[in-house]
Amino acid sequence: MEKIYGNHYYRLLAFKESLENEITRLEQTLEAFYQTNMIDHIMGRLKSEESVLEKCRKKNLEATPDVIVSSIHDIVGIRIVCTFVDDIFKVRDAIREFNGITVIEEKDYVANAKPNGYRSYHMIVQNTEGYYAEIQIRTISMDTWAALEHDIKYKKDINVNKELITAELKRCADELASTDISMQTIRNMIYGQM
Ligand code: 0O2
Repeated sequence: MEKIYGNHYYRLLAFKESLENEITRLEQTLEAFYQTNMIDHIMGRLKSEESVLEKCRKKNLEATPDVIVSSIHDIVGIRIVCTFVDDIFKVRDAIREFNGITVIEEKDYVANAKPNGYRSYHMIVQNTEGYYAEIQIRTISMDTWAALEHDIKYKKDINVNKELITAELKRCADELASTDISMQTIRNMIYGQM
């Protein structure tokens, strides 16, 4: 992996780690303030060489370290998995206030799910050195669904009806979204609006 990023590698790694640390501190602050666990877990990664090369092919980019770090905005990827839907937006609001990063773009696939049922909140951020990161914020059920859908998408040798799987996945996504809202309502009934 060090090869594809050239001399950017260690700075990308440091950026990933600084975001992970900042979000861990946020998790502790939110927990102390609201007296409940809002972030289930955090996961950070640098995009694999294979995935970078695939994106370069798709976007017709020259696969040099300088082109890659300036054109592919999810080299640094952070996933924040929240307990309840409202927590996604509390975390988003806090990230908007982080020092040393600028929010470049936001995509709300929670309010506007993708046609296949994908739900998540995406933020593209940039640090003062010019490096980009994609932060995905989602609930546990959104995360479970995305992992299953991702596996199926990349599994080439499925011998079952693909249309049926697509329809079933969409049905599951909608049911999970409805359950997420019900669970949020129950939490609000117990603790009040947070
Ligand atoms: P991977 O393997 O997770 O890294 P982009 O190509 O990123 O410039 P795009 O596709 O408009 O532009 O970005 P978007 O919609 O914000 O999606 C970026 C990432 O979100 C994807 O990265 C996935 O991680 C996730 N994602 C988006 N749509 C779906 C979906 O339908 N299903 C699942 N499981 N994940 C999704 P990569 O690089 O495509 O994939």
